[in-house]
Parts: sequence; C-alpha cells; structure tokens
Amino acid sequence: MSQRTDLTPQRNPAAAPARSAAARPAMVEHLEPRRFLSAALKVDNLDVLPGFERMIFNRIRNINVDKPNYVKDRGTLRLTNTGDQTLRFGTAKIVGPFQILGMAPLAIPAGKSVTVTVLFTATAPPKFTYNQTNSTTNARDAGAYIGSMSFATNDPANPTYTEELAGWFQNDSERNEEPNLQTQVNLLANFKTQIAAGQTVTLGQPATSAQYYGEEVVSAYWTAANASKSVGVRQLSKFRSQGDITRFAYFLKSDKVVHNVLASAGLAGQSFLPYKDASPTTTAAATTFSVGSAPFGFKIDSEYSVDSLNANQNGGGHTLRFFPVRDHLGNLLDNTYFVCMDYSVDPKSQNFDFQDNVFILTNIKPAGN
Ligand SMILES: [Ca+2]
Ligand SMILES: [Ca+2]
Repeated sequence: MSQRTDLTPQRNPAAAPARSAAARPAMVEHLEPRRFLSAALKVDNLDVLPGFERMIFNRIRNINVDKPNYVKDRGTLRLTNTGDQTLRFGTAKIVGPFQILGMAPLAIPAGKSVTVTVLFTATAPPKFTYNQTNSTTNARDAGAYIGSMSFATNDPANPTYTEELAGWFQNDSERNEEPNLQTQVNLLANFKTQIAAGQTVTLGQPATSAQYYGEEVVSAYWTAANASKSVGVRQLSKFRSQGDITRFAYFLKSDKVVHNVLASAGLAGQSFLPYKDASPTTTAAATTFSVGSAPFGFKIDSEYSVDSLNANQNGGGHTLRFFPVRDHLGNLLDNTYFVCMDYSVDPKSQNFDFQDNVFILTNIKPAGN
C-alpha cells in the first residue's frame, strides 16, 4: 500500500468526468463540435486523507525541547488537466492562516500536472468558541482553524475550485491541548461519522463496564471483507506522550500470537498523519497485512480489541473503539473503519480521550466477540 490506503479520494462531484483519448472517436476529431473542447481540472491530495477536497494540518508553538515535535504543517495537491485545452487559473484566494509555498500555477497544458504545496502558518490559537480539546483545563490554549484556498479556472465544470484547509494549533505539546476525537474526525477532517451525540470532550465509561457512543461498532474480532485481499492500515493521527513509538499489531483469534505490522515515529507523537518509524517524514505510517478468512483482533501498543485481554479492566477493559467511516458527503465507505484507542496501562493517567492513536482500516468487517 506504500503511502496510499484504499481510501482513494472520490472525484470532485462538481468536476467533469475525466476524458480519455480512447473514449473519443479519433477519426472524426476534426469534426468534433467546439463544445467538446475544454480544460478539465482533477485534484488529488497527495496525503490521500482526509480526501481530495480537504487538507489537514497541525502546529505547536512550544515544542518539546528534548523530543522535538514533528508536526503536519504542510501538504501537497496535484492539479491535473484532464481536458484537451490549456487549463488556466486566476489568483488563488486564501482564507485563514495558510499560504502557498512558492508560486501558484497560472496554467497547465492539456494532459499535464503540477503540484501545489500549502503551509499552515498559525502562530496562536484561534479566538475561543467552544472547548475543542481533549480535556477541560487548557481549552483556550488550542483550537481549530477552518479555511480554504480557492481559484477561478476556465474548466466549465469548475469556474471556481475550492480546497478546504483545516489546521489545529496548540500552544504546547500535550498538556491537554490536543484535539478531542470529535474535533479530529468531524471538525478538522470533516468525516460525517457520528462519534457521539452533541459535543463530547472525552468518551468516559463506568468503572467496571464499557459504554458505547454514536455509531460505534462493538466487535472484538474482525475478518477481511474480501479474504483474497489484504487489510489496509493508515494512521490518521497520534496525540499521546511525545517521543513514544506507536506499534500496531494484529493477532489471530485462534492462537493470539501478536504480529507487529506497523510502527509510527515517536517524534510525531502530537500530529496528524504521522510518519513511519525509522523512515523519512514523507513516508506515511501505513501498511497492509493478509489473514485470509481467519478472524483476528487488533492490538495497539498495550491495548487489545478484546476487552477481556486488557490488563486494566477500568471501563470494562474497553480501550479500542471502532466507528464506520463516512466521507465528507455522509456516505459510508465500504468495509472501512476508524479504530480509536485510549491507553489504560496506567489507570491514573487514563483520560478516556480515545484519540491517543487513530487509524483507518480498510477491507474489514466485524466478526463478533
Ligand atoms: Ca488517552
Ligand atoms: Ca491523547
């Protein structure tokens, strides 16, 4: 899977369908009516997540001095002209603390692509609106900027194209200034999955039993939806102790042997789209593994998807929550789920924010307990 998950961005519904040369009757090209000749814009977010239409970022003012934070403060779009006339752009209009690195493109010849890198440049939290953090102590020290980049084009289907830009700013690394799970999934990444009713800072549980929220899918074990294909994993975010590697594993229900398949870098301990451990920062924390039709569970660092296997039975040992992924239009993506975890090994520090590590899993379906 390298850097891509199976979550291929959906085509901009406002964009004209890609026109392939093969689809046109070449023999009558010279007679083709003028109305078929145009530029056509196709947009790809090279991060893939959260989608072609939106980029997510984060920044931290006071980084951890001993373990300097990697932050996701830039991302790149690929703009492709799938039409047969030169694609031309007006001046880009930016809303919010974002900027284009270098020159914005003015024109793209037919069939060619250019890349545009966008930086998140906030230097302070936004004006306080409501508590978007993972606790109640420092809610004014962090917040979300929701902005955009738009430009006019001569693509008749996209007279104005708008890319949504969403950035999280926190004054400090950790210190309860992390985006809570709803802030991450709904406000910043704009997935329409219902995490919980209303606005919820944490997803707490009674002392001895689990409590479930929103569209949560309760299943300790899973199987590959298509047994002939691999299961995909991509880490969406990591907001836990700075400097610590996160290890993602699976185990078969039959033998419980833990197979580590992915590790994300410790220096990306407070970041969206963390990178793979011992890799360049441009290598996304993503992988695939194959299990055929065997039921399996997940283990993320200390926490199992099988509640009874967890060392700490606070909240019934329920430390991994699964939610179906709904895209920005509210469509359920087939066999695609978030897994959202909360560390419980030290009961005193368990805070029930359930966003210490968030992954997106593809080609899986629930297999019960
Ligand atoms: Ca936590
Ligand atoms: Ca956390």
